Amino acid sequence: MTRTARLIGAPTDYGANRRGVDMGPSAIRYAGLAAQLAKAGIDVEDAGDLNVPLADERAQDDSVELGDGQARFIDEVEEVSTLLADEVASALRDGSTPVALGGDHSIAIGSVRGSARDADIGVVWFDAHGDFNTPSTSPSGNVHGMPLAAALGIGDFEGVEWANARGLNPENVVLVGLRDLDETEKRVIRESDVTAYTMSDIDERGITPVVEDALAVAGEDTDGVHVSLDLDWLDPKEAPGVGTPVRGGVSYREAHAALEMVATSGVLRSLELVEVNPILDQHNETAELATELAASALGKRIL
Ligand code: Z70
Ligand code: MN
Ligand code: MN
Ligand code: MN
Repeated sequence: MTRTARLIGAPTDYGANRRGVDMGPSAIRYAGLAAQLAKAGIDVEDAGDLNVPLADERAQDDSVELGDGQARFIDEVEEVSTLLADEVASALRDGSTPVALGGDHSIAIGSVRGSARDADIGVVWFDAHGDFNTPSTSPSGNVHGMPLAAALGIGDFEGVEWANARGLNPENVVLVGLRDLDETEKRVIRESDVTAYTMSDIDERGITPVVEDALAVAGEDTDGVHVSLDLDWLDPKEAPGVGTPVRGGVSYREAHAALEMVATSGVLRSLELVEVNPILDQHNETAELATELAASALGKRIL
């Protein structure tokens, strides 16, 4: 059966402190995502972009309390997350595979919640960062550093209905490629039941066994896996167009190998591509890379 991918643009920068990431969906479409997928034998539907007003028009009092901490633009993040969760859930109900295009990584609150609405899911999170801060632990107040904690209902996010992915079990959440964590964030990750693979694990064991383990852990006793790809997972030499580049990331080939394994595992339920910032990019190459990796994850075969 051929897979139908439904593209859903979420042009936000509310969760980041860099303008430009809100142009990610345009950059990724311009890089030819639909054509790439079609060429790979995947049917494509485009749901267009969610309605996301410019942050500049919302900027009065952008830092809002949540629990004991502060989170910038949290009301706007809630609005977008709610819209995106509905779109992701309805794509799945229609039998399509949602592909959310960010936008900063705060959109994952919506995509994970939507993917988990009618199913037990796991999550594989390819990222340099842990995205495990809460409003109380965050050094920046930027919600793109918080979406996993939000989905899991950790700390200030406990009981925050719109943010929590009901039924998402931390034992089915796996982070891959970590290399830039805040001190408190490290402690919260260690104390949680998620599985975390750092760049050191990839260096020691190689990308293939690490991703194989990640997919097995995320997929165990679930109906499928949400794959969240932050383009800053890759080395900045491969993906310069991101807001928070961190040296020492995975290579072009390691990234392709990982996402090809996502396809062959057969567990992919929903996908997202985030943190592409065309203003910081070189000739849209990061957006192009995002389209290639999406094609790999959705089942493109070389031969
Ligand atoms: C830092 C924070 C971050 C990107 C997440 C950085 C967070 N840990 N940056 N994704 N691109 O502010 O919470
Ligand atoms: Mn991230
Ligand atoms: Mn990141
Ligand atoms: Mn379970």
